[in-house]
Amino acid sequence: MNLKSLKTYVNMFTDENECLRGNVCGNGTCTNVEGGFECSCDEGFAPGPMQVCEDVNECQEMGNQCAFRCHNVPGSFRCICPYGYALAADGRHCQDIDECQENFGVCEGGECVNTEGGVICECPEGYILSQNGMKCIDVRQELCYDGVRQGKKLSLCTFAT
Ligand SMILES: [Ca+2]
Ligand SMILES: [Ca+2]
Repeated sequence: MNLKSLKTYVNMFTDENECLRGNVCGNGTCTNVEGGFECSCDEGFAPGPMQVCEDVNECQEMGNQCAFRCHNVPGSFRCICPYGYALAADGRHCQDIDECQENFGVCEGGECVNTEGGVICECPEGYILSQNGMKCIDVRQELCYDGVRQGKKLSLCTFAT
């Protein structure tokens, strides 16, 4: 028996298999080595001071990952967009949501105008914008009914007669 095989032979009895202690690597795979253990970390994780695989904070460590805001999550990260914007296919940039296309019936009674980061409802004359700005309310009707009731003939009410 040479020295190397003797060493291996001794280690078989002295080396503890730390991998059997439980989840010593965290988010990784444990490999027992002579006198210790090694962790092969899952994607998005890196060995910390105790060898344990810890989440990589991509938002801090990898610079500007996102066009707007970065949100670190275990094993990965997510980009977040401001209100009125949706995440682009690349997962990093933000693109305006075309509310006129996406919300059926938005700006009822008026005209929907998509804007960068928002939406505007343009109401025709005689209509007022609802409180949430997403609908045009016909105020002529009420006016005309009142007008008719009071025996007045309002020029703008011709549509109702
Ligand atoms: Ca992460
Ligand atoms: Ca928009």
